[in-house]
Amino acid sequence: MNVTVKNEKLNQWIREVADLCQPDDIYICNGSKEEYDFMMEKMIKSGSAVPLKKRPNSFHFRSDPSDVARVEDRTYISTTSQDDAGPTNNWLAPDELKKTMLDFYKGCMKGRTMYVIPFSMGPIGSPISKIGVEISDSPYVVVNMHIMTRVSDKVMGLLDGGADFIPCLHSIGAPLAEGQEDVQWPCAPIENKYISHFPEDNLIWSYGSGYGGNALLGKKCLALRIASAMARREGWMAEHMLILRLTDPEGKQYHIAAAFPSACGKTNLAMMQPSVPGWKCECIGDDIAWMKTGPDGRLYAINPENGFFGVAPGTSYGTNPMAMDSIKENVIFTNCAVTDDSDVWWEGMDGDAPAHAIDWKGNDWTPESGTDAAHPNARFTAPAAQCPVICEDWEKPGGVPIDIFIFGGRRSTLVPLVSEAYNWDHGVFIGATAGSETTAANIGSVGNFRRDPFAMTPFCGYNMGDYFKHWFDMGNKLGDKAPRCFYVNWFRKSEDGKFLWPGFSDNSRVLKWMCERVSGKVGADETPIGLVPKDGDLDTNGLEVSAKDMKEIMSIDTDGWKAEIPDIEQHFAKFGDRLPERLTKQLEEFRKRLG
Ligand code: SAT
Ligand code: MN
Repeated sequence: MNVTVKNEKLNQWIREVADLCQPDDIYICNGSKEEYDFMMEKMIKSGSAVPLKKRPNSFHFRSDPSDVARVEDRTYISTTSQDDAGPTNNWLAPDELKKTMLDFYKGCMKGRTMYVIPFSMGPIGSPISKIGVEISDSPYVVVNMHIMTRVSDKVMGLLDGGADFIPCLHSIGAPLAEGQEDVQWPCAPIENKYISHFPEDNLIWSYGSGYGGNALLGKKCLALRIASAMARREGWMAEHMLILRLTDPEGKQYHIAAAFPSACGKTNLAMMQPSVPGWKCECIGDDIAWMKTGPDGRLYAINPENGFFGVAPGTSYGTNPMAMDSIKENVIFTNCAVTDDSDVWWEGMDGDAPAHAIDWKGNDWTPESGTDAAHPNARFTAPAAQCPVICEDWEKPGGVPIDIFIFGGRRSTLVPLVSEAYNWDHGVFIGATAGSETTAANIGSVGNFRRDPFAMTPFCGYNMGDYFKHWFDMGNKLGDKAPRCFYVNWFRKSEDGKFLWPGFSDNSRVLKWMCERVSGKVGADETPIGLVPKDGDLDTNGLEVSAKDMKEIMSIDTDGWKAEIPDIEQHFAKFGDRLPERLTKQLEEFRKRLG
């Protein structure tokens, strides 16, 4: 071990894990540039990292084809009573799950180094931040954690001073026997992967996967699943939301937090450059918001992360120029294609496809291959500070005051471009019934409709019925200072299958309407599903959408909505007596409005 650890709980945990996992070596990380360079050097030598000549200090990795996304089927919320995990989570009893996993962990780091990564979620020292320590046998995890979280000596300093931490144990589950040669992306077979959370003791155990949210445990595991359970106990909120600041032409600022499922454009919206003249958008976070009430009774949000783990395919100067400018250097790419001139490429990038590349599986690829050059869930890991429109207050310890909540998902039919909730309770209803067509961010089928309340289905660390109740409790606490709630759908399609709305920078038109609602500048029309823009209030100046398409995007198909009711009833029935009365009441009112 390279450092003496003064925090007794940490010291003891390191010893226990080392005894169990039997690594060859233990290394305590300090987050320095030297450490990052050293790890990359090691991975270049072993052949797992490929340096990219076109992007300074940037590297490409290829994962095992079986290990390309989160594994929701293998993700567990392990509480004493199954009821506390609720109907949306996989559950195993803590004793049983720990016993199974302990068997897997036995000797699992043989032939490898065990890295101890002290990190802060949120600015170091912010009253909203939390400290975690990840133990991992993956050097790829170490370098990604350097970017995605705050790994630093300062965190170790706080720990030395006795600060508490959330233990996050991770192993790729691929020990090496004496003399055994390593593979490029070691991991365990799918049936041996476990992404386990023990919210009753603030503990995370992950085994068998090296990819994204399965392995970078500060992100979905700590900042959402464990944090959501802590937030409920402590009276705050941990949400799957981007955070942005919109400034109107008079200089008035609005802060928006928006919840969409994985791979539905959160990163694009967070960095959007408005097409409406005079409006400015700045990014605070693209995936997670931690929110607490401030001294003035309003809700303040911080981004607990330090980087972006963004979906690469589809990202271009057309769709997200600010992301493209964030990934010019100091970036880790995973599962993209690599071009002959040593750059990355993916489907949807600007310009022509390369005549030849090496695809994400390491095979020769040409446009004629008929396969994806980049995996649909290929990712870039980039420091948030590199985003040209990162807000100057993105690391403000007290956070920014939220004015607007947006919920949504991918719906090719039915759901109009935008609507506003009548009040907080209705807002919780539209959040709780949100649904989306599934994406490649999870291993499983793509394009199936599922209800994904508040985009939290895969990330809520407790019974979602109780989670709905927590939203009502927060509303009681916030009273008339509560953010206003809206629902959007950028993905509605025409009958011939074309997207009706251009999206991206034109989404600013929708955000502008929301701000004008908040400031009382515009009214709204009442419909069964909520309040919608009055004719002429949605700024369509210079927008290239026909009047007919505009009408279709905003149309409300009452019969179609009536047909949703049985599905919403079934969805609510899953929560049994944990479903708050107030949601049942909202469903009743919705039914009445539909007539
Ligand atoms: O792999 S992650 O869970 O971090 C990405 C996502 O699904 O949003
Ligand atoms: Mn996400």
